Amino acid sequence: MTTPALLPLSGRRLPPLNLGASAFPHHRATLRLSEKFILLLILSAFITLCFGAFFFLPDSSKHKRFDLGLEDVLIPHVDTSKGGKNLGGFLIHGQGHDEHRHREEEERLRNKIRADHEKALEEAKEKLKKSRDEIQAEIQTEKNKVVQELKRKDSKPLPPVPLPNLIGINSGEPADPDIREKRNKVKEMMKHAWDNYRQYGWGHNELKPIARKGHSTNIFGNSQMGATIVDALDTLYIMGLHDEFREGQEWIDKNLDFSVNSEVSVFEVNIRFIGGLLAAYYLSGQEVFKIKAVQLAGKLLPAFNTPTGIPWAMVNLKSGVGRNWGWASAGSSILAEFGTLHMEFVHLSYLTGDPVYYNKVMHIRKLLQKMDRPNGLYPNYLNPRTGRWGQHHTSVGGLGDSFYEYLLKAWLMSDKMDTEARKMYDDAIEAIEKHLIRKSNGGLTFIGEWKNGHLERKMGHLTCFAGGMFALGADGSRDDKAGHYLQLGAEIAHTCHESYDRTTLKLGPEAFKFDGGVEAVAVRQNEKYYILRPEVIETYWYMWRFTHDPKYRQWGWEATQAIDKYCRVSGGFSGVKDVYSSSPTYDDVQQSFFLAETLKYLYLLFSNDDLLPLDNWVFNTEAHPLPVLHLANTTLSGNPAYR
Ligand code: DMJ
Repeated sequence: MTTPALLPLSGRRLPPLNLGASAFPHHRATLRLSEKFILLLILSAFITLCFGAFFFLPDSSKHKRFDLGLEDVLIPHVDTSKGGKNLGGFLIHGQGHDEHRHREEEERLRNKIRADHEKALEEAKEKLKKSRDEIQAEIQTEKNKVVQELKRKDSKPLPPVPLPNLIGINSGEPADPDIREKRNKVKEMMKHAWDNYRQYGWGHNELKPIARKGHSTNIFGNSQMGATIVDALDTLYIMGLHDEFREGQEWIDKNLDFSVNSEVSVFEVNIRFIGGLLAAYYLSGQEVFKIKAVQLAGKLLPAFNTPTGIPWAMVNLKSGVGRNWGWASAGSSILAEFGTLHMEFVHLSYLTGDPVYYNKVMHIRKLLQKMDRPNGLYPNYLNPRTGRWGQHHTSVGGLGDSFYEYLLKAWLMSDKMDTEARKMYDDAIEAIEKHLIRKSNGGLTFIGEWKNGHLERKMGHLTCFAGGMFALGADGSRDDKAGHYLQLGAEIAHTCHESYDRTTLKLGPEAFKFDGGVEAVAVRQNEKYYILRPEVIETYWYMWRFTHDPKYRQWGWEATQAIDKYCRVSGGFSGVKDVYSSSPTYDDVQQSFFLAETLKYLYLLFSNDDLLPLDNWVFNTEAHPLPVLHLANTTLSGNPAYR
């Protein structure tokens, strides 16, 4: 799903008060020396007070405080071997005990207090003697030590776990020379996109191919996190672009740092970064990707600190403070965002042996299961404070899409053991079919949007992914309706192809209508753009894998040519603002998902099926392949989803 990244963000929350050392353990270690000095002075004053009190209070009062009417004396001690009773570190001795020993003990205590006091005063004097520069140097040394320590902890190797069956990491080279040529063309396009990003946008999140400089949106926060590098890695690997893959790996190893004061989208970071890193790890076996994925996941966890456990949409990677998009219904979290974490989080628990990730996503699922659903549909908005739905809008496109996708894929990824997820998927698509799927007058099947009891006869480019989802979920469907769902997938693929075919550029608009005599055509100017999105091609690829109908390769080739003709510029690839115009203007953004998804799906479309077979790999919503976790390999076998 894609969030309207350009919408203004309002309602920024102030960081909660009282964020003491326990809220930020790192800060405990980085207390500045000047603060330490003040503490030292307070401590020394306190010791002086105690010291005075000990000497000047009347003797009996020292004892009475602990007497509790038992006429016993409490002496600090931990040794119980002498018949005393240990009460939290204090031994209770009976009356008539050796007076001499008691005085000795008192004297020892006095000496100790005196010595501690003197030592504290000495230390304070020493500090006062130091110059400002010396103190600053000490602060710096201490800070460096803490940073080193954190780095050491962060890059600790994770406990080894058996790798799942990694089948089908091969060249997938097709025998047919015509198909090979098409595949090579896609690979050449990937090279063009990568090389230009390498040259003009390296380290930035994305590329502006016309301005030839870096680009970013608020989903990635304000730092350079190399989104394109991470998103593109597995595509490079699959295409055999190993030098480029190594360049990316090196950058990640040396530069990808998550301790930045940057507010990012939890969903986008999860699907692009964690998904991308995990896929790169499984494909290449390089530990660095796993380590980075786990580090990053740790930074996302504070987003789940809400009254309901439904995560905030955004989190500051440094402070852990979360909040929601200002435009989302009454402070709500978004279904397609908090509902698209499952695959990656299950893998994180699998790889680390730490159930924390798994528990977070299962908690979301349990909460959703308990809620009433209007007409059996899941609304797009859920308030993380109250646990109540926001506006009753339902969509299989933006704001809803990948939630449904992840229910199906959770089941597939668990080697079909997670039947709870499959049931939720089946229930959801039954309601969707009943309320949202219709046939146009011209016979095109489309998926509309549900808005407060009314069906809007409009379909988004994002919704086109559902053709592939229906085909992928056909096998194992309720009442053995496999044929029905494969057919539904084919109909959606056909409709989405029409949305491309009815434009001047043969590229699909962002949204198209089935209303007032219009069929599969965008009406509003602000819905006529194409931003290098993958969903239609994704559906062609799934349909190809399940049917081998050559029309899907044909349609994929049409899209490849159109992208190359209208979106290619000398500095990379750009989105276009109007697919109905013969002289389109560019939006000047090379989206990271173009390399992660669009080009990957095209490449797979022209490859043999034994490259990443769907029985062994499940693609996350950003097209990052994650292996199926067969029961024998999973450390989560005690969890309900795997029973
Ligand atoms: C991608 O980031 C993912 O496919 C997401 O699920 C939806 N939007 C974009 C591509 O259009």
